[in-house]
Formats: sequence, structure tokens, C-alpha cells
Amino acid sequence: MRSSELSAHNSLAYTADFAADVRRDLSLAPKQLQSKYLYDALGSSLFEAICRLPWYGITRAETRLLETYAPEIVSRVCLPRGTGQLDRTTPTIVELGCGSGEKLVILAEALQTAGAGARVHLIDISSQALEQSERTLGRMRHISVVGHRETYEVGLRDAAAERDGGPMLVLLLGSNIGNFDMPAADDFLRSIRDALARGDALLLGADLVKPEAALRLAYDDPLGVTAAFNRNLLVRINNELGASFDLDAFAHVAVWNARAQRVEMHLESLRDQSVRVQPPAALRALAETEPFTVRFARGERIWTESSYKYGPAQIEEMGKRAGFSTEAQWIDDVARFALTLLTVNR
Ligand code: AVJ
Repeated sequence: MRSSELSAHNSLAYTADFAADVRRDLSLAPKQLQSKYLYDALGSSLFEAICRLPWYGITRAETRLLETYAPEIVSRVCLPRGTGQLDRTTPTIVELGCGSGEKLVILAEALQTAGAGARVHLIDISSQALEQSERTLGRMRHISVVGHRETYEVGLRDAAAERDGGPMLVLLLGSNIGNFDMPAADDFLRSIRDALARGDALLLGADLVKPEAALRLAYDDPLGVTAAFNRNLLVRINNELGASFDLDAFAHVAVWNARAQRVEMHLESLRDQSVRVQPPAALRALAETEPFTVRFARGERIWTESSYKYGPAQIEEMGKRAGFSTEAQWIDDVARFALTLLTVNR
């Protein structure tokens, strides 16, 4: 589905899926909610604010690396090796989880300097992120931009179906890979690999393991923006699914799980309580949107996100397991963040 083709019916179906997922995931032990639902319009704005926090280094580190290495990335993937000449065919660039689109601008500028164009596909679950990045990139005349409000898998399949003879570069940036557990991360990278052909590449941005104090500040910042980002999930359930979450009764908790190499975000119930979820009548026509009640014990948590952190070699190994070779790896030593260019050679 293209963002411009979003219809009321589709967003109703999306909300029905949200209702079914919330109902199922709050009945699990431990209770959980999928992190993709953090990104409604307010959630996307709060995430943009997180990216500017002095304690959250991922976005700035990745931007520094892209500013330095974009010309090299473009010439390695988009220009035939050794010739320094442009291919006659147009490269396709697909960004999975485009956010505001600012990182793609850096690559697009490097393409322009090399005299190349590109067909750009933006895949994001957030319509506000898509609109913003379409606006940001729409001003650039040497690229064409299509937005897809889809999951990564569906969006990538749609974008790959539209490619022509040029090389394809998939961008999975901002440590978005970190939201995937194992073996889901392996399966996901394998599905990207399977959508690609010889000469194509995946540019993977992934956050590295660093001292616990730095991780805690990044995910539980002194301004409370990350707490607002997390608790907004309850605001969203209240607004879209007619729930009665008392926001003051849930606290943001971020923990570093060293054994699993991940930061976990949770929402902790501050008292024993029951919450009623009563989806609006328009949704009831669709399956699994019956009203329900969720009971919380004091101290019980809803697990809302995992952000895995890696060692540089672990990123290469993950790529290798999915059928990629490492073409290059660049590391920002200030924030401990890695950008890895993985290529398909068979
Ligand atoms: C966009 C998934 C990479 O995990 O660091 C930021 C989201 N969560 N602060 C991350 C997030 C809390 C972010 N990702």
C-alpha cells in the first residue's frame, strides 16, 4: 500500500490488528506489547526528540559515519567496480524504517555528486514518518521517491518487484535490527538476502555494547522523553482502543540485560489494578475486538521493547549466517556504533 493510497478502511483494518495484538500480548506471561506500536504520530515525534537527546548517541554517530563514508558506499554499490563510471541502469535504494528521511539525504547527496540518480522506496509503519521523509526527499530532483506504509517484509517485497536492471541497496539503519530477538534477526536478514541478487548490498547500522551507565542514560534519560515515548503506548491504547489506563499508575523502566545483550523497556504497574479495554463500535464489526479486562499486580511489568547491542564481529557473523559477506565496517568510537556494508556475492 502506498502512503498516498491509505484509505479509511485500511486504517480501520490496521486498528483491528492492533486491538487483536494488544489483547493477545497482554494475556501472555510476562505481559508484553509490540514495539512497532510505539510509533503513532506522537510516538514518532517523541522518537525524533530522543534522537536529539545528548544521552542518545545512535543517530548522531550514524550521521557522522554516513557523512564520512557515503561517497564510498555509493561508489562501491552503485558504480560498477573499478570503472568509476556510472552504470546505465538506475540503482534502487530501499530504506526499512525511514523515520524522518534525513539519513537518506546524505546518501542522495553523494549520489548526486557522482552524477547518479536512484529510485527510492521508503518503508515505514508510521504514516507521519513517511509523510515527513517524502517531503524531505521530494525536493531532490535526481531521485524518485515512493512511500510504503507497510511492515519491512511486505514493503521490501513490493519495492523489489519494481526494480529494473540496476543494483539494489537496502538500508537498515539506526539500530532498527536491535528490536529483533534471535532467531528472528537471523530470519529477517535472511529474508532481505533472499530479496536481493548478486551485486546488491545491505547497509546495516547497529549499536554496540557499551558501559551499562551509558546505556541506562540512553534509555532512561533525565528529561523523561524516553519515559514519555514508552508511556505513550498506553495513551494510544486509551485513544484508539477505548482503554482506561491510568498513566500515573505505570512507570517507565529500562534495564540492561547483560546476558541477553539487550536493553529492555518495560511499563511497571505501581499498584494492583484492573484496566478495561473497550474498542469503539466501528471496530467491533471486525474480528477479535470484543471488550476485555486486564488485571495487573503491583510491580508487574509490560515488556514493550528490546534493543539488542552487538560486538563488531557479531554483526559480521549475523550477516554471514544470512548469506552476506562483509564488504566494509566502519565504527564510531565516540558512541560505539557500527555501520556495516554487507554484500551478496553469489
Ligand atoms: C529505533 C528501535 C533503534 O531501540 O534504540 C529509542 C528505539 N527506544 N529509545 C532503539 C528507542 C528507546 C530505538 N530504535
